[in-house]
Amino acid sequence: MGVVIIDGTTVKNFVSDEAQFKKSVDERFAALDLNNDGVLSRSELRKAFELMRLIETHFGLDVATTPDELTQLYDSIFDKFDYDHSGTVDLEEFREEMKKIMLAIAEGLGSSPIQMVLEDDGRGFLQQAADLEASKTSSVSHPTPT
Ligand SMILES: [Ca+2]
Repeated sequence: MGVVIIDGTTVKNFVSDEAQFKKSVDERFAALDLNNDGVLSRSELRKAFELMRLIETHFGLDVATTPDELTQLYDSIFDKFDYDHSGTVDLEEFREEMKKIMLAIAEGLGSSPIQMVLEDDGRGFLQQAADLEASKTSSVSHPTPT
């Protein structure tokens, strides 16, 4: 586990690199589609958000929330994703909404960088954003971790 510093620009660059972003989103979608039916169910999407920890960043939940409140929250998120109210989220809907969420996060961050603790698996979305930036500036210099 480590720590990276990201700001709105980092996240925005990640989203605007369309090929890379799509690849990340598609990979994520495939990993979340547990029964491989090509769409995400309510429980699959909920799992996604629990894994990505985007709830905390996007919705500002940093305090303990009751299970009831969480279920309500996840339901409202699902309805946002499920644009055509088909009861499932398809890849297109997932891509669209992830993009919106990431841009909203970028907006929220603005130019004030935040410190982010990296997950062990290294697959977090914001982490990928940070990695992308690191790879682009890698010819310059890497700050030495203290
Ligand atoms: Ca599914």
